[in-house]
Amino acid sequence: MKMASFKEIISTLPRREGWKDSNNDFFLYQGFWCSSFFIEGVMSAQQNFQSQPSDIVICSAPKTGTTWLKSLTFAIVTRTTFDDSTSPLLTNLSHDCVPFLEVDLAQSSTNRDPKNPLLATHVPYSSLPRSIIDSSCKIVYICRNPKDSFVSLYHFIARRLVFKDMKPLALEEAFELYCQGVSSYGPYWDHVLGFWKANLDRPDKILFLKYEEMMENTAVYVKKLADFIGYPFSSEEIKKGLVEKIVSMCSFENLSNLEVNKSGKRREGTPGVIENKIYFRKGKVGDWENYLTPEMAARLDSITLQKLNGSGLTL
Ligand code: PAP
Repeated sequence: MKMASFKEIISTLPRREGWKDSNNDFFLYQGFWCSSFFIEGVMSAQQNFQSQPSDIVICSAPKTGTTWLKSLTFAIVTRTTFDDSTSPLLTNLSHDCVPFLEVDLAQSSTNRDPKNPLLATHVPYSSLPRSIIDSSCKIVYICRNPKDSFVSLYHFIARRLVFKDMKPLALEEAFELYCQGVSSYGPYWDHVLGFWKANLDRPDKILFLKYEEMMENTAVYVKKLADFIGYPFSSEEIKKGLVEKIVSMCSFENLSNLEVNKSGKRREGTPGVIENKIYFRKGKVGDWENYLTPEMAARLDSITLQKLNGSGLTL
């Protein structure tokens, strides 16, 4: 199908005002909200993307730890080529080390570095290209407490708008939309539940990670991640402290202080230009307490309880 037909289909979808990000409305496509730019990319990827068995697909809803998980996974798979003084992660934003399915790979699956098995997406499980679900490739998913995810998303969009000299949405307005499920690739809870259920059905295919648990003991999860994606650490590597080196190279403190992440820009020269530094704000668990009233927090908690009820998952 051609781009023009994608646009026609999108114009028939349910529509809501977005978070004023790039003045884009959201459309409801296959049960999730997104701007038309990303929906076109998803439609195209659904049609064209051919997964390889060696692929490792990093999946997440926005603002749940994507930047961190990309850097950890990239560091794991490239550790025999680079070390913590030569890694491309020291001179590139981790997003630029891992192609993004609905943007970079939407038109073609072959537009990739054959030595890099990683790709990333925010697409919900049930809307992933069929070949990702059917092939023997691995999926790694990260989720995060919805209160922190919301606060992180709010700041990200506000900082983007300020960068473009636009006025951000009020926190309360954005909160209302988020609670209604109207956020990029939302409803957030449906996104998490899709991958959670898929992980229960196919634990060998999908690794389900939580930001908070990874923050508590990153080394344990780095080993788990490496085992799962088929790049286990040898006992020699463990003895040499390689796991700890990767944890510290990919830490918020280290990445956020690199020149590229302080002053670099992504997609420069396009309307989607972004300052790399906005991917690094605080990197803390529980920062929501500084922004949400107790009533707002209670409301999000109650939605979360209700949505996850009976799933066995807590957030
Ligand atoms: P994305 O979905 O647009 O790629 P994502 O990386 O998922 O964004 O989310 C950004 C959050 O991860 C920010 O959280 P905060 O707003 O609560 O601070 C960012 O600070 C945090 N983050 C970025 N890099 C790291 C890291 N290396 N370790 C821990 N957290 C990180």
